[in-house]
Amino acid sequence: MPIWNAEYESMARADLAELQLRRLKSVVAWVYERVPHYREALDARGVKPRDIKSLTDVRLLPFTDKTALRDTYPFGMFAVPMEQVVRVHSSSGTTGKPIVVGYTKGDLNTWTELTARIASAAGVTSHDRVQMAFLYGMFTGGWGMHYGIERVGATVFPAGAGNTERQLMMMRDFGTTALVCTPSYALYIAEVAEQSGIDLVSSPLRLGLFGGEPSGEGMRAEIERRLGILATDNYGLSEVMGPGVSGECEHQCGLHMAEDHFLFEVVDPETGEPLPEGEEGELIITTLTKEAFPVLRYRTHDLTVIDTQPCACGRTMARMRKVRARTDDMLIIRGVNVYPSQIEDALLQVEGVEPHYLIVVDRIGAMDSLEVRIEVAEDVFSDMMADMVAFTKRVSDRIQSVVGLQAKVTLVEPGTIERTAGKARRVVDNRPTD
Ligand code: DLL
Repeated sequence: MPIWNAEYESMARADLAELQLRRLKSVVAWVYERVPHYREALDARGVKPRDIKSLTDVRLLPFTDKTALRDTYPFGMFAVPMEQVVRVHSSSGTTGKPIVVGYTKGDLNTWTELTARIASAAGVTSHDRVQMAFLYGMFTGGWGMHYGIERVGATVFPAGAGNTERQLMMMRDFGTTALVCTPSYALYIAEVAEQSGIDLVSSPLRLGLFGGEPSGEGMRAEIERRLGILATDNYGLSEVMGPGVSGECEHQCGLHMAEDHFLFEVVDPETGEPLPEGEEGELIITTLTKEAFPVLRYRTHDLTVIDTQPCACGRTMARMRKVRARTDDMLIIRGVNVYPSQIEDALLQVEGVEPHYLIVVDRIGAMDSLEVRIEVAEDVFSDMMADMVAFTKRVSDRIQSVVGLQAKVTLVEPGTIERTAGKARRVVDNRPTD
């Protein structure tokens, strides 16, 4: 499979390190001169741009977290005057003010290059007809992927998210070969197709580029089977750029990171101390080439492991393991640490459970309760009624063995767990926050 930009994506790692150092020095100088927040944070640590002499000197720099971006809302972290900003996006935060990010013309060019790389890594070529079913708008998913796919030369259908019947009509009438959306929306599309008697497996659809939310291997297998496609996982975040930060190649063995444009570290989320390669920790990202909205050591809260071993595809860019959890989505239930992804894995190990679920946590008296609402396939559902007790017990035993907690498993009518065209909401925590 051709590599979009082999000069960079397959560069010798020693040359890459040199390039990264050169760029790191320049971004530190850039923000020190232009962004009061960074100048103050560096001064407070007694660090000057000239102190950056090696890549590990990145550790001299302060971390940046969401708070700094919120406190400077909306444009206080921009490093260029507004007349050089040609696009603004914002994060999908559900509460309070969003985080606002900006792009210069140069930033948009880089972004397009990086999303072209991940589209190409998944196998998209100029022969493909790509249906974009990410939300367009302030979300980075739609516009970010859109331009990269165009740059590859494929034909883009900018459908946007939602209106699933129309998505299916377009797929059939336009001969869509690749679908781009969140994994949960891909499953919903599969479900509506099945209900409408549309056979996507034998349609021209052959690829799926998914991302924007966590999904495990069980979920991927389900999507690949029901849509008859190869599905790649793509990661990114608005604060750093959007999609294009990392993405899988056709080997699906970790997400290649755009290391020529970002410096990645993995740290212990508690202490902030760097961890050796191969250990799981929080991903920290420093942008190396962004002009309008550079970030130093941004705390993503996403947990992953980095691997610099060469990949069979020929890319030398290191790979990060699929992000399954965030440091801040861990639930502590009766003192036990539980990640929603563990529950998803447990559920998908039980035959007949559909990949739609909702985790409901509550407090009854002084006791935390964990309820997992699941759906089973329509045909199974009717056969199941007599056997429901045995079935839910099987699911709850599975959860118990994976997370070590007794959960109440509730079987709900097929189709009643909320479907979304964007990012799925998997957890409702009703416990008081005191
Ligand atoms: O979700 C950017 C994006 C759009 C990436 C489309 C890929 C495709 P935000 O809305 O700012 O940006 O959300 C960023 O979503 O910190 C992760 O916690 C999560 N996330 C994004 N992609 C993945 C993924 C976009 N592939 C936050 N796997 C990140 C797991 C992901 N989590």
